Amino acid sequence: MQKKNGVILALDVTSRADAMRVVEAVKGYVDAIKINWPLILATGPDMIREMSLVKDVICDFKIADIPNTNKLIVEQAMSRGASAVICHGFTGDDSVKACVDAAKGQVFVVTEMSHPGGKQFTAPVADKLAALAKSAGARGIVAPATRPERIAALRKIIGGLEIISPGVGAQGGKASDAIRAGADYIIVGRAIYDAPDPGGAAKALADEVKEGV
Ligand code: O7E
Repeated sequence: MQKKNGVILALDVTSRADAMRVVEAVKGYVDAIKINWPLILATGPDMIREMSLVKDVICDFKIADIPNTNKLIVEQAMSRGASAVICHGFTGDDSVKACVDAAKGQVFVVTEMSHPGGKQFTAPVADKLAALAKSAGARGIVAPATRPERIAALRKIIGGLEIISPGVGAQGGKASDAIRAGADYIIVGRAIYDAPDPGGAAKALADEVKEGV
């Protein structure tokens, strides 16, 4: 994934037709497509390969298992054309390391989650999760656009690692605030795929990211 627009599309639609329609409209304004369980369960794992022919794909399976199972999941994702994967860090350094090894470093580790419940269990340990991402050799972390001050705090812990940031739009966060706080990319789903004009919505977000820099 090369940074051009600073926007990652969260493609949480549940049909192939919707996926194709949205991707066709936004592909000039996003740098990667994040695929999560809703689309995979609805259309099957070959969707990873299909999307990877259009854009870099980040497989967001929020992998959270023992090292061997993590490795097997990551291998399946990468062999279908994923460019990166997302894992949880609460499983410990050996489990995260297994993902990093299997993905050759192309791993983002979830820290503090963006929704209100993210404050309950993930926020208190987010600094440790960010430090773990760094020590395990991950590419970056996932940090909340709904709390830009936390992006800034986590940035201090990870140094030059990348920050990808969900929570813009439907969850109330603002793209420019997240970027100014230190995010490299925003992750956006509903504000793009539910918009009457997904292409226009994605372009407006890419413009806001540029202005926020
Ligand atoms: O709110 P939306 O529609 O813009 O979608 C946000 C996407 O980001 C959705 O796929 C959700 O699963 C994901 N996400 C969060 O919303 N909050 C988090 O804390 C973490 C993620 C996430 O994607 O984690 C991996 C990047």
